[in-house]
Amino acid sequence: MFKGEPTEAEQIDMSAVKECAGQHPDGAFAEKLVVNANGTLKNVLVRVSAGLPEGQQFPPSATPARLDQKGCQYHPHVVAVMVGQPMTISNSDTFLHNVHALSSENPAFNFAQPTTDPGRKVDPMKAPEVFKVKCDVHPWMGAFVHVLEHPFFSVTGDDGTFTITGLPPGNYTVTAWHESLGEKQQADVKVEEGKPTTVEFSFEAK
Ligand SMILES: [Cu+2]
Repeated sequence: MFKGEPTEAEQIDMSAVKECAGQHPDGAFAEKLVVNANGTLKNVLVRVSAGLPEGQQFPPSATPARLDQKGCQYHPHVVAVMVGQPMTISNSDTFLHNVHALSSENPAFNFAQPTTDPGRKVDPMKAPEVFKVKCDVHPWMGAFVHVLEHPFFSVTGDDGTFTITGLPPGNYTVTAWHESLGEKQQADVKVEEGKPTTVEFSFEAK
């Protein structure tokens, strides 16, 4: 939930780059605060942050995490990937983007994709971290990559909900991260065998 008055979405000025602006006849909007129609927030990364058995290893998904460049924006804006999981970066635009990862704990990448590309693999991530990806051609372009050590995470979409499945019964701390509103935590989230548990987070307007 988003509490407070949502400020009007900030418009991105792409007018200097026709090939970008042309793909947004109704304007393009910044994604650092996206309030959904139902008053919830998009692009919140929700993850289990404590309570998993210590030392337990979780095999990474074999399905690649994907990041696409389209209309001079990243899709999705927030992408989560497990340590060791493959990740591919695609370009749906027919012109140049440069994908530049500002990682510190993970293999950095910085390469150009001059035209449409169905997906280029990057080296698998090695350590939990949140880092930004930017485009050196279009300064407004930005995405966040979350690297996690387990599969118990989810990113909120257009209805603000999240679903984390397969979590064994236990007592957990769940953390919700938003790029401009910070982090919220809920401790003592009890998960029982075979029963769904609901957790709600509220973020206040800044
Ligand atoms: Cu770009």
